[in-house]
This record gives sequence, C-alpha cells and structure tokens, in this order.
Amino acid sequence: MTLTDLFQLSFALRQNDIALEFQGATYTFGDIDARAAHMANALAAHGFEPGDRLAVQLPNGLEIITLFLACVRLGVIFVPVNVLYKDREVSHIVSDAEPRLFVHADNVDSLAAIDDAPAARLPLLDGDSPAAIVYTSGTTGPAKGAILSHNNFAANAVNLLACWSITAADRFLLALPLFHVHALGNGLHCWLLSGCRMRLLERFEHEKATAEFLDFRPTLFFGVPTIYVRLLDTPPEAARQIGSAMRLFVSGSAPLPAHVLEQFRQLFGHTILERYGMSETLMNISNPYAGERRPGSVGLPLPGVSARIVDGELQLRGPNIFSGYWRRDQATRDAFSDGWFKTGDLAERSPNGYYTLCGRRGDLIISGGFNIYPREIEEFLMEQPEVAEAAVAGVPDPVRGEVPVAYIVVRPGSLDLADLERRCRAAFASFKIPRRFVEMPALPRNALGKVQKHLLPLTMELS
Ligand code: MLC
Repeated sequence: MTLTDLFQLSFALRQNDIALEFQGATYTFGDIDARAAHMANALAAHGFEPGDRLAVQLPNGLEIITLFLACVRLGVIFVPVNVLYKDREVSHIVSDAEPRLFVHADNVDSLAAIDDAPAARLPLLDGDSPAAIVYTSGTTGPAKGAILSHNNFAANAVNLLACWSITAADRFLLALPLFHVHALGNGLHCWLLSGCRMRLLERFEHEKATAEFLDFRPTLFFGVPTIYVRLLDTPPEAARQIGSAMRLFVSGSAPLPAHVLEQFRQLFGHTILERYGMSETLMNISNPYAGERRPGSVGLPLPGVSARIVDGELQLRGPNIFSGYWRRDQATRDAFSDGWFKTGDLAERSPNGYYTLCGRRGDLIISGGFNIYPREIEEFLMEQPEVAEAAVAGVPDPVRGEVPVAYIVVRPGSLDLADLERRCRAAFASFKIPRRFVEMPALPRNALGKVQKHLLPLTMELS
C-alpha cells in the first residue's frame, strides 16, 4: 500500500471535516486532497516522472504539505531542505540529489499557479518506492541522503497511532519544522492518518506559545526538549488550563533532561512521553503511553522494531528503517551489519527492557533539536587563511541542550574574530554558528594527532 492509499482511508470518510488550521484559515480534508491533486497535475505538467526528485526549502505552510502529498501521488521523491540553510549547505544537497526542480519561497507561487493542467496519470507504485530523501550528515563525510520509502513512513505512522492512542478526536498543535522527520514523519503522518484536526504554526515562538495553547486547547503536542524548557516559563494558572485540555506531550530529537520532565510534570500535570528516532529510521523506541514513562529512558522498542546492543552500540531492524543512502553504496554498507542498522548511539537496556541512551560513537552536537556536525564547521574554519587549526565541540546549555563553541589556533598575524563570525553566518544556518570562538595556543591531540575534544575547556564561562 502506498501513502496515498493509506491517507485515502482517512480522507474518504472526512471530506468535509476540518483538517487544518493555519494562520487563521481552516481547510477540510477535501480541500487538502483537492490541493494535492492540483499540485500533482502541476508537477506532472513540469515533466515530473516517478523517481524524479523535488527539493523543497519552505517554511511550514500549506505549500509544503501540498507538495509532499503531490510527490507521494506521483512517485516523485520529496527532498526537504532546512529553511535556515545558506547557499553553501543548500548547494551540496541540490548537487547530490539532482532534483528536477528546487522549490523555495521565491518560486513556489509560480509553480502552483498552473490553472488547468491535464490530470496527471498516477503511476502504480509499490510500498517500497522511495517517498523522501532526507539529508543527514553523520560524523564522517558530507551530508548523505537517507532514502525513506512509503512503507517506512507507513510503518512509523501506524505504530505511533496505535502506541500513542492517536485518533480523529485529537486536536494536534504542530510547531516543529516540516523539513525534518520529527514533524514530517510523525506530525504530518499522524495527522493525516488519524484524521484529527491540526493547528500548524509557522514555527515555535516562545512568547506566543501560551496564547496558542490556550486558544487552540490541543490534546496532542510534539516537541523537542528546548521547547519544553521554554514552556517551563508558562504562568502556573495557564499551565494548569493547558494541562487540563491536553492528553499527551511527546518529546524527541534530543535527550530530555530528567529535571525538565519533573518540573514540567509539576507545572502542567503531565509526564512527557520521551521517544527515540532518527532521520534514517523514523521512530524506534518509545516510552509507553499506558505504563511507566521512565525519566532519562527512551522506553521500549516499538512494534516490529528489533533492537540489540553490540559493543555498547544500539543496532536496529524493522519496517521503519531506511534502505540506504542515495548514491552512496559504501556509506550504506558501512551503516549496516548483517542487516542491522548501526545507529552510532550507545545504549544500555534495563532488565525489564527499557533502553537508555548514554552517548554517541561519533562526533555530533544537538542544539535545540537540530543536528550539528562539528566537522562541517571545522572544515570551513580551516579554509580561512588566518586559522591554522580548529576544533568545534558542544558545550552544555540549559535551553538548547548544547551549543557549538569553536577552538582555534591562529596563524601569526592578526585575526578579526567579529569578521570570522560574519563569515560563518554567511555560510551556515544560524544554529550552527559557534557561540564563542576561543583562541588556543595549541589543540590537545593524542599521539596519532587526533584532537582530544574531552580535553578542551568545555564551558561557556571561559575567560
Ligand atoms: C529556529 N529558528 C528558525 C526556526 N527554528 N527560523 C525559522 N524557522 C524555524 N523553524 C531560528 C531562529 O530564527 C533563531 O535564529 C534561532 O533559530 C533560535 O530561535 P529562538 O527563537 O531563540 O528559538 P528557541 O526558543 O531557542 O527554539 C528553537 C526551536 C528550534 C526549538 C524552536 O530549535 C526548533 O524548531 N527545533 C526543532 C528541530 C527539529 O524539528 N528537529 C528534528 C530533527 S529529526 P537566530 O539567527 O536569531 O539565532 C530527528 C529525528 C527524531 O531528530 O527523533 O525526531
């Protein structure tokens, strides 16, 4: 079954029900369906064939939803691009994925403006057909595109509906960006498959969050830990009201500190349900909806998912796991061991089966739920003429979990740090910009010359 067939199970019964609220307007499932069909016609008129790629760099809104659904119908592979990415980051994705078209804020209107395109011929697709290529850097080499199939997304969504009891009666507030799998794989799919009403925000804005919650009165909310930290500022009476309407808060994409879970519980009267996923796998492990939600643990493998720990590393199998990286056979071979996906995350399992993540094999910073690969920033810094050596490491941050800090050895001569930061801002998304640049006489290295990041002064309170 393809995703179009799966969504039709929900759409067919609910043509006139309100599906979506966005910027004060409402849309029925019938509207969403009709818009997706129209967009599919427009893409077909642009010559799109099954297997072609469509790269999309758009903020949350009707267009990105419609484009995804149109791609799914046509067998076109959707390639989401982070809206915060700058030219350097985008051009790698575009040259690697070779999309037939790259849609962004400046050309999206003209794409959809086609009036009477002939009805697109819908191909007969198999559930194994690729639905999306999601770029994820990994700790080695340039960003790679994880190929996710219709079946991967379907397995994920069916699991979440069953395990988190999501139904048409839910009211779902989605503030996460649809260019990542958290909002795309979980948010959009749970919404469409359950047939619930979703209020979509362009993004999570701290100052407006309380008002949005009170106005919409959601029963379901997905967030990253940074969002839950921000929500701890909610006035107690508002938090009580929000909590009384809410059924389930879910957290993922980064570790949720146990003290945040506890403070949140006291304020909102809800124990956040923490789960674990990745771009390559969608969701793997989740605390139970009914049952103990254990602080610091990501819970139990979801139905169909097998987990094992080999030399401390968590490895997974299941219908949600991607088939490989786009045009990178070696990277794909390296990512699997006997058919098990090697997550790169270190884990422990308790005697009653709860998994706890306890570190990573490779070098990765997660800031506000966005992944940062230090190597990408280090390579850029090393390209700068004044920089002899550079290392980037994550330092703890109470709101974002971690933030990147750059440690640099400067070549003889002078370095204008403000100018170096400006160059970084021009090259990278805002969340990747080092919060501090620390000049070092030398970087700590081992006998093989590898930088010993744990020996760097990992604190923001550096003099
Ligand atoms: C953040 N910014 C955005 C943005 N999110 N800009 C546009 N659209 C968005 N969606 C920018 C801001 O402009 C600002 O830039 C900076 O990021 C910080 O913003 P802030 O207002 O201070 O936000 P803050 O309260 O800190 O909250 C940030 C956040 C954001 C939590 C809303 O980090 C976020 O949306 N994170 C979610 C990431 C996500 O969905 N990850 C899932 C990956 S999938 P400037 O220039 O002012 O600094 C995955 C698999 C899995 O990991 O398991 O789910």
